[in-house]
Amino acid sequence: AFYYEQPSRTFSEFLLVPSLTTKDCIPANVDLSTPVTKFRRGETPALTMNLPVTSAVMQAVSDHNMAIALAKSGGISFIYGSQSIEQQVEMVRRVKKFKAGFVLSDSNLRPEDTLQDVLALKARSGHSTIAITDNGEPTGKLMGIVTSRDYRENRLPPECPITEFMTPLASLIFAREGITLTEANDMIWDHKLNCLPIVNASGHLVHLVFRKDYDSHQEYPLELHDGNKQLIVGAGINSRDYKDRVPALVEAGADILCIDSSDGYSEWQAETIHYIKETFGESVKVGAGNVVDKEGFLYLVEAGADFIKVGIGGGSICITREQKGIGRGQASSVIEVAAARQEYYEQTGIYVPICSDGGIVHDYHIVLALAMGADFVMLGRYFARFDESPGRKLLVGGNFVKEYWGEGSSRARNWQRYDFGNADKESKLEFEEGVDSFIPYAGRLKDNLDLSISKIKSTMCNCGSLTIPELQQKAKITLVSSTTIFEGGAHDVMLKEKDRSSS
Ligand code: MZP
Repeated sequence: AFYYEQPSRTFSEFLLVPSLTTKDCIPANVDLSTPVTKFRRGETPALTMNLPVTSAVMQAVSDHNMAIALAKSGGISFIYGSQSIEQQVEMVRRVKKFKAGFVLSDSNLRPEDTLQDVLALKARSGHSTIAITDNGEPTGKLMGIVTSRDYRENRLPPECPITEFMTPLASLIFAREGITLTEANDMIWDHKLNCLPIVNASGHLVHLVFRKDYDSHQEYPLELHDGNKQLIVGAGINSRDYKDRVPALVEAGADILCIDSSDGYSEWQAETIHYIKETFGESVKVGAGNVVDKEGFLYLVEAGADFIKVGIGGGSICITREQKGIGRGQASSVIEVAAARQEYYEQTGIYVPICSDGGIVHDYHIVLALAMGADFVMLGRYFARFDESPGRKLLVGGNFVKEYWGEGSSRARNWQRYDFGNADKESKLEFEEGVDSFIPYAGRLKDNLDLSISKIKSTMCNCGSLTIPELQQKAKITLVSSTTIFEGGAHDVMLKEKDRSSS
């Protein structure tokens, strides 16, 4: 047997040591954009993300609601593949159909139109927010915005002509003369005041809507995009039914695929990648994994994968290490794979992004993963806590919780993720590699993600870094002793709040 000289390590065993923070190194200047797919030196990747976070390929995490919410914030969800092809395709379609803003042209908006007309149009288009401009273009003058809440609460007389119902409503805005939809995007939510200013046709402030007004209605602040761009969405696939699943997902508009397996260092994964690249060429992008070392990384890269997912056994719901004794500390896996990626880049000029998957407990773990060489992370537990995840929200012991179950649990029955080619045993999971659990409910994705991102940016400023590549170059990382870990929490004081558990 081969013995590693060092024990494998987890993120909690490391800390970042500050580098010089220059005056321009402030959170507002930090750029978290990151490549998702491989690219040649000097070229730009086919797919990038604004935030280095993806949501896990799991039933309890990534459906169309999660995908829409995360894509709106700048990340990507991988819609779970442990469902029928038809169901998964439908979820992808729903994300691709979603548009945050929709512009009506004045040719189909007439002064005599009623709310009912707009309602009917909204129902047909499936858009969550309808923005009305005078020329039907994003550059046109904003005349009003109609949101789902207006309809849901039925606060408007349906027969009311459109020109009359606009003015008094909090969720409708008459922009000042000359304000375009694009400019209104900034104006709609005033971050300094943290409220929504409502301006009448002559430009006078008539009302302010505060965040709590929105919160109490479970409604997002209005978010409009610059055109009718579709949201980006990923989809999980397996190495069994890929010849049927992949064409259907591609047809539905999935932007990126990911082979979802607990152990990706296998000939089945290579075959799946070969099929995709031979059938669709480079137009279809596919990530592969999971691997935890250089050998596994190189095998999947040489098979043609567009990004590589790293991590075995570190997931919060995972019991693979207990059940089979297979796995490796997440930090050690990322460090080794990142070094292999760098070597491969130097030799070939091809940069293959890597994703650290599983085991992120604290927000700073994300920074550590990035500093160690990951281009982005994949999170399960983190996202499962939010309103947008598919699991039920329950009241247990006086606390709200969400359900979170592993793909290797008997509840998910994702046998394809764990099997060894015995496809005839469909739907049989011989033993579990994951648990079914509760996790504390945490509210809306956007609020939580905003907070996490602000912590990540702040840590990067401590490290004197404005971008992820800069962080990877400059980060100083120290291994810590168990007493240092103890010293890092509140200690030798009596806490007033009992529960300081955080994400
Ligand atoms: P976490 O963010 O909850 O710690 O980990 C999520 C990751 O755990 C997933 O992206 C996936 O790689 C892995 N996972 C999902 N189901 C299981 C299981 O049932 C699992 N064992 O390990």
